[in-house]
Amino acid sequence: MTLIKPNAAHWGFFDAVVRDGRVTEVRPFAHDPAPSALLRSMADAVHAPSRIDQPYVRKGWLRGQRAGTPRGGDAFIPVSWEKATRLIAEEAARIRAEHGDEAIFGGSYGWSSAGRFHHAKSQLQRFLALGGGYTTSVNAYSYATAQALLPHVLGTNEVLLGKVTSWEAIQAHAKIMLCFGGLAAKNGLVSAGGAGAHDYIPAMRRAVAAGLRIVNISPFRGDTEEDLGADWVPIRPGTDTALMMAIAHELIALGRADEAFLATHCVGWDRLKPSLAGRTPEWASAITGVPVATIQALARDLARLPSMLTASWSVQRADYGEQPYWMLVALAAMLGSIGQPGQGVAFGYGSINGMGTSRRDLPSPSLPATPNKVQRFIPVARIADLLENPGGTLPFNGRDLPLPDIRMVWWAGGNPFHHHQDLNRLLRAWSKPETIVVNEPWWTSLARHADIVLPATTTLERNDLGASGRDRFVRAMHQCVPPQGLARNDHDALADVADALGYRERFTEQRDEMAWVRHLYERWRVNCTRMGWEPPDFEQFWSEGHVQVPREDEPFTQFTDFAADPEAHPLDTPTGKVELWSETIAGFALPDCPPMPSWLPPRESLLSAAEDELHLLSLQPPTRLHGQMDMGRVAAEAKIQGREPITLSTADAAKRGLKEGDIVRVFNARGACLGGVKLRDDLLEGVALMATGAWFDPLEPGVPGSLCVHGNPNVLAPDIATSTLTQGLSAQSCLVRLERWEGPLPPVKVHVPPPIEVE
Ligand SMILES: Nc1nc2c(c(=O)[nH]1)N[C@H]1C(S)=C(S)[C@@H](COP(=O)(O)OP(=O)(O)OC[C@H]3O[C@@H](n4cnc5c(=O)[nH]c(N)nc54)[C@H](O)[C@@H]3O)O[C@H]1N2
Ligand SMILES: Nc1nc2c(c(=O)[nH]1)N[C@H]1C(S)=C(S)[C@@H](COP(=O)(O)OP(=O)(O)OC[C@H]3O[C@@H](n4cnc5c(=O)[nH]c(N)nc54)[C@H](O)[C@@H]3O)O[C@H]1N2
Ligand SMILES: [Mo]
Repeated sequence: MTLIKPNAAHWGFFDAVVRDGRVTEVRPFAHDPAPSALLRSMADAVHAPSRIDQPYVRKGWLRGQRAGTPRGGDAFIPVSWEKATRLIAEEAARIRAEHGDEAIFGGSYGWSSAGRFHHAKSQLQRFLALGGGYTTSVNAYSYATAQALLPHVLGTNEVLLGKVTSWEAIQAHAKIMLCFGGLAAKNGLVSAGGAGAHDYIPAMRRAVAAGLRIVNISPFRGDTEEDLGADWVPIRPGTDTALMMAIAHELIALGRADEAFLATHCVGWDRLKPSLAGRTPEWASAITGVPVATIQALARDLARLPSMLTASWSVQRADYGEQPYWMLVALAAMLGSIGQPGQGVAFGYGSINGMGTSRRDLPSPSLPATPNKVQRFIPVARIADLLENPGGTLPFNGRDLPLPDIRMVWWAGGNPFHHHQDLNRLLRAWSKPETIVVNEPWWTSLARHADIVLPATTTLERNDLGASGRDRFVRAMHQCVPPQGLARNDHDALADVADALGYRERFTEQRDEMAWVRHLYERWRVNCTRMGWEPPDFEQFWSEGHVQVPREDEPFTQFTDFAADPEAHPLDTPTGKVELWSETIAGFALPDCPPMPSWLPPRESLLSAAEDELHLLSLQPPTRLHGQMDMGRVAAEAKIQGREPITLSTADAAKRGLKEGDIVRVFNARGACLGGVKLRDDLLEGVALMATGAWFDPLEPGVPGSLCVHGNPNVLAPDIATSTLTQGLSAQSCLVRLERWEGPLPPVKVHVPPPIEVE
């Protein structure tokens, strides 16, 4: 029998074709103007050999080898759900009693899957909050630096996360768009919660057709689609601030700094302006590699054309990542473009689907957050510091955060062995807790480094709602196939542990899956209705499979009220103005984040590289979402002899005698991995590109420093904070060396289960 069922993933809504209890194919959502090719991997993933078929416990853990023992090298012992539930409940209760609620780390960062009820992290955090609380994390790997910085500068994160100036407005008014880090098409494949409409590429195409000139300022020409006809300004990674400063220098020379706007809408110009005196195009050219004439031409174009300025999120995931973002705001302020129709500055137009594509300002359905009575947290990328330094403190945004002694870690819906930098450091720190619990559908590198592994269903095995605040559609997600193996929904697994601990009813609120889905939909429907738009009732939604949220009537520009009258509509900064100098940050007296935009040379970059070193950028993968779907055919087809591709310029390959298809060992003092060589002649010499997401596969599991045979660049990237203001990640500031791999190729073993022993 063949069934067609609606469902959703972060990379698109789809209809699953189900034959005899198996998903055989998924078909793109009919209303999606540009569906993502990643959908081709979905049927592979649901029935993959790497699915976790039942609960497991690490052998060493069962034998009492807990805190201080390496993880990742042991066999796993299959156990029943009853036993796994009892072990976890007893362990959680013991740790809370002996070490306090703050000894449980439940930050559980990660993208999880699209459905909003079964959102694994939200489920886990609700469960932990109702059980007494937990230490958590704040901000996102995506833009942690900007999230902490921008409120000081603009009083808001709306330019990063919120409703940014729309493509329609840019199309109508801007003539030039400077894109630091480009507008990479691959990044538009996803929206968190589901991409019903991939509006991203069509929106930029329309703007270009209407006369917008796009300037791709990036080491890689491929960061804009060829048909956008963008100008390419190759730049050394980590040097964008210097280029921005030289453009600012030229604007002053041209008499095009908007002194009136700077006086009425900003503070700190009197300090920033003199600091730009020596920031000439010649100075910047030596740092950035951008010719003097190009810098002068960019300044002249900005002086005469209405402009939008943007930087990709990657630009701030680098050493001193605060500086390019702050300086880009300063540049927009100098142009007086902030709040002018279709102009100004915003971040991430090239980073995710839905930035600047229009939908009405309405809420999105989600599981409401449950208050957490433990007040302890870390900035998200400081997980290794937390585990290494119990009882210590961590400077963050002007405070000293106390670091609790973490005895238990619980992760559901994220993967630190994907997302964290310097995995060999993480692996050492990961031996500190007594117990690590992981809920996962697949034997990812995280599940392999856990003590107790709970097999989770995938979205295709349950009912849910798919929705993203950046998308025009809400999706009814219908269960397509029964749970695979003994997998269970995270919610049900947690409800049983809550039961063992005496709070099942508070956790479930006595609703089953469909009652929750209906409840979340109804809450959303009421909220939307209050805001002037009424979605259909649940029955209609569920049978039609989706709801369309109306588009905005008018092109939208941010900060128009502030631009028109800064006294009546001040920003939420201490001065109410754009802070080009921050008294607050000055008060923190930080060695690594001055109180105004400044040029700080990155700790690792081509400026300090040895002759044979390359700057490695670890990009978002075109063939999957982070580590998700790495087992699928789209990722597999792009690999080279099963290894993650590393893209080199033809010049760099020639220097090293390498050709397309060669396998190389990529290494630095932090670690080493294999990669398969790909060549491009539109990549800046000295730069190498490697996507994140190939599952970490150490030659000797559990042994720090072991070669990752698959190609995970996080064995190479540094785990160093951008600054003590923001504590963001600086993954992009990474130097490596290469050598051809001559020996026999070790097999990639990470896509099948780890060793399992039956006791
Ligand atoms: N070097 C380097 N590192 C980076 C970056 C970089 O640019 N360079 N980028 C960073 C960024 S921006 C991000 S956002 C992070 C992403 O890091 P993560 O969000 O942690 O990566 P994912 O692979 O998406 O992890 C989600 C996990 O949830 C699991 N999952 C899916 N559905 C379910 C479910 O229903 N239940 C449960 N329990 N689990 C489920 C998936 O199998 C997957 O393992 O990586 C960061 N790391
Ligand atoms: N297909 C796919 N799309 C995704 C994701 C995914 O995993 N897969 N992940 C999503 C997530 S969670 C996020 S946060 C976003 C991230 O979105 P981004 O951070 O924008 O994505 P990246 O691919 O890391 O970087 C974009 C480009 O920036 C350029 N770049 C890197 N460093 C520098 C620099 O120092 N200067 C300049 N000028 N350019 C530089 C690189 O050439 C790179 O191609 O992507 C989202 N989109
Ligand atoms: Mo991200």
